[in-house]
Amino acid sequence: MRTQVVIVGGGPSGLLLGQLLHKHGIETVILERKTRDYVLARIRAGILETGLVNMMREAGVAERMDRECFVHHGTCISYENEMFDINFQELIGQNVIVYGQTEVTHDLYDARAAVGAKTMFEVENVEIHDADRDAPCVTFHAEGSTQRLDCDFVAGCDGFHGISRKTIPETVRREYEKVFPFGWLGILSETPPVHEELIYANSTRGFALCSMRNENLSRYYVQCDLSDKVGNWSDDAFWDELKRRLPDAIAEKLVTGPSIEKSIAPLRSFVTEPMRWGRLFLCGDAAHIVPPTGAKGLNTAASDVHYLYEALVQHYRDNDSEGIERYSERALARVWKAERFSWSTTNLLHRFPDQTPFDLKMQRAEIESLHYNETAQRWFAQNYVGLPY
Ligand code: RFL
Ligand code: PHB
Repeated sequence: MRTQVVIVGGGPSGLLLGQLLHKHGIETVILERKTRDYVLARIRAGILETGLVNMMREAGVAERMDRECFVHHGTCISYENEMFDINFQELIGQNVIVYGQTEVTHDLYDARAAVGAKTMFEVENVEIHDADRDAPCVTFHAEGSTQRLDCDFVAGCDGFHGISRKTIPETVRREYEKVFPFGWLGILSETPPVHEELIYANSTRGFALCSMRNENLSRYYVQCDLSDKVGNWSDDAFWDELKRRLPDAIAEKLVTGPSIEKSIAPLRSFVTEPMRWGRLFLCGDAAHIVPPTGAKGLNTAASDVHYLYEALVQHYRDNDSEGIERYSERALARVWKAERFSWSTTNLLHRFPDQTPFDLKMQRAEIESLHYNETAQRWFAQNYVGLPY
């Protein structure tokens, strides 16, 4: 078998890249380790930046998103009983939308099937060969046999635990990592959101987040210990803890109900450099992870897709390799800015086990400066809605 671009991983990065390349007549095959249903059952991101929204439109997959999404003009931050709004619309004339990653992925799978582009599921033992030569290929096990796909390029869109990153030799690869000493316990419940905007809450008991998917589907998180297990948390225990971390006026309004999903995610900052090795490109979580506090993971994956898609179109259409040569540098310049925002919002809003009384005073002073200083709010707003590509 032969194709132009093999995409390893059928998450949002791989699917969006595939759809955009298809628009330009570039053929792709997506190799996905899991089943479509498994990928679609993962509950992840909820906030989309304008850059990602525009790419969904460019890929021709925005119809349902434009119809069903919720536009958010700002976000709220609380500390104990204080709460303030950072109004993106007033500060910088931009906004974000609420539309779940599950829905984005769903729409992209439907669009891919509609154009007849090839996706192979339950593919095992994917290996990338000769990425540093002129003629790479990918071997894998699927449908009962070992298969081989020859190609021009490989896009490693296989997430943090994928194989693409590890294909780059250790002598070339440099990794930067910070593991935070806590996780987020999240639940999804068929209840109306407690507030019209998201609330990021700093409290003496730890961080909490009130998010949503639609008018009767809420997503809530509380900071928890890394050693914690989902089984330790009954729904009642979760709701009680969440209420304790929110301002009284919000806690009183909270509508509780049975959880329909409950999971714990560890928090990590991670970047690998470079993001290109010969004809292999890393894209999305395969190359970098952010703690979810700034809602940047999926959105940063989308900016990688933007640079990679432009580079490949430039190569095939204009016979110009400038975009390919500069992919890693361009993508990483934006990645590090998203890393900084995610790291700083995580530091601002969480309780750390080793925080001294002085550290707590500094954290409080920083939140108050965000509360009362318009320049600080503008910086936050620009980063939250997404820096330009
Ligand atoms: P994914 O989504 O991990 O997809 C990778 C795909 O590759 C497959 N795969 C393989 N396929 C073939 N062979 C192999 N060897 C393979 N190994 C893996 C996997 O099965 C999978 O289908 O990476 P991608 O596409 O780069 O997308 C990244 C996003 O999923 C991620 O950044 C976001 O979900 C992060 N994130 C958030 N991002 C935001 O922008 N806004 C948010 O509000 C937000 N909230 C979140 C989040 C992530 C969370 N968790 C659970 C980590 C909230 C949470 C709780
Ligand atoms: C979510 O809705 O899952 C969500 C929203 C904002 C974040 C992280 C997660 O910063």
